[in-house]
Amino acid sequence: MQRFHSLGYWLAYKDGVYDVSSFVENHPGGKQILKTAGKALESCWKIFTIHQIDHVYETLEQYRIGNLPKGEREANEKHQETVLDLFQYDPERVNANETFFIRSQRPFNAETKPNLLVSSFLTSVENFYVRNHMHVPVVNINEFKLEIRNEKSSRSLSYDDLVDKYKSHTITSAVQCAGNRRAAMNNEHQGAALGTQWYVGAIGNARWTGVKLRDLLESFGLDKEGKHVQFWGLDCDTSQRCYGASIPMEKALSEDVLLAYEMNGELLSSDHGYPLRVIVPGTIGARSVKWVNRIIVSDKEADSHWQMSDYKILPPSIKEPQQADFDRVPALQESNVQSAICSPSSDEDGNKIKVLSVKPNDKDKRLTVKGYALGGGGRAIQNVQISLDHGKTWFQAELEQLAQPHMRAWSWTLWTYHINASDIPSKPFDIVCRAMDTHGNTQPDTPLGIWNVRGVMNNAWHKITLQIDDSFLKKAKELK
Ligand SMILES: Nc1nc2c(c(=O)[nH]1)N[C@H]1C(S)=C(S)[C@@H](COP(=O)(O)O)O[C@H]1N2
Ligand SMILES: [Mo]
Repeated sequence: MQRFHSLGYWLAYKDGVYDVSSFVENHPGGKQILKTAGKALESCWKIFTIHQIDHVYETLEQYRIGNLPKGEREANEKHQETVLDLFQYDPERVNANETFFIRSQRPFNAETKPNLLVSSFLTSVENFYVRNHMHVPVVNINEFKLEIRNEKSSRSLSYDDLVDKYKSHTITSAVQCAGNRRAAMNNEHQGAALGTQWYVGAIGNARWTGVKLRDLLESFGLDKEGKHVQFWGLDCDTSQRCYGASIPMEKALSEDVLLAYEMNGELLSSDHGYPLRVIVPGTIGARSVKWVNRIIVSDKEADSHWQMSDYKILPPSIKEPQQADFDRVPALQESNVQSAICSPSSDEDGNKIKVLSVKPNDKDKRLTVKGYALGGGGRAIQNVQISLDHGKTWFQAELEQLAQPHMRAWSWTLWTYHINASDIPSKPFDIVCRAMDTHGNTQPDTPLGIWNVRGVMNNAWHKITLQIDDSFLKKAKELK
């Protein structure tokens, strides 16, 4: 990193020179950006390919202060070839294009296609969405140590110690990214919701087995020591800044927060946190730290970018994260009540489909609609409803759900509703769903009132537009 004292932070991209001093504090990727100061951006963006989208170029252009001479530009291009490739140990992802809408390769961000979401109550490891902020770290299990500490003392456990010495506990829990359904938050009045443009698939439901965080903290006498429990992962950049997040001590000591080593009865896969990850059920995915190797009990929250300057609901007056005073906004913890329609759907990216052509079932001439619902914070789903007239009248869907203890409903609910073909208009029509939890919380009708520039926690009614297939209409006419 190079600091140009009186000038601030400059960097180069292609033929441009940019002064990004005023952007540094609010870069969505935190201080990472400083690594490029005095250098060419290409090398960094080659690793963090998530930047290669239009709004980033547009943002950067606002900071252009001049142009590079031709020779310098060629030197830049040479330099990029020698950068350390942090992603070289990312796993091979077989059939990823069939399973996911891939939002970025490096870091790997991929959401499950909607029809696969509702194809089974438990999401298989292969079908489970992946949300990585950096590379996947390589772990030698024989050397792996879990460090547990507070300000005064530090202990560590081997993987075998953890698995053998503590009782195992299994829960069924959904994990959902707070950015799920962000794409639908983009709004012509309020502006873009910045970040990965997830449709409805940044969610999955699995069985997690591991050690209760509470047992671990108690065994070290750390359960009465601090206000927050911080989790840090092994995915660290070249300056040793690692992914980290924290949860309040009260949640950490609750029944079902896990240090999980198994997902659906198998060892964790590398994309989902092998060998060890945190599962904070009922809470946004960002707090379920993968590849966790440090647990810190503290009076302070984790000071990571993702706890401090992201995963917060900024006020609607903030149109660019650069303008935000993140310290005044609390870090998100519990998720809110959510539901989405997953079938009918197509293999095409849901964000791009305007009208989906559908055919009623051959057998019973009904159109079957399926989706998921999830109450946040352990609140159970009491109903899911469908409307074909934008919310004037509603029909009750059938629910598939687990019996779960009070306020520990961590699993999602799957739901089904059958529409009689005779009730389906021949013109394109909208279908919306909404869920209600057992506390009467329900979803807002549009994302307008909950818009925020980081596009988190969108739980507005999910709407898709359907057009009944021509061949069906023709057949129906012939029968008349
Ligand atoms: N170490 C680490 N943990 C992490 C992340 C990460 O990038 N690094 N991403 C978080 C986010 S934002 C989400 S939504 C979930 C995604 O978990 P999954 O990839 O297993 O679906 O992991 C969380 N834990
Ligand atoms: Mo996330």
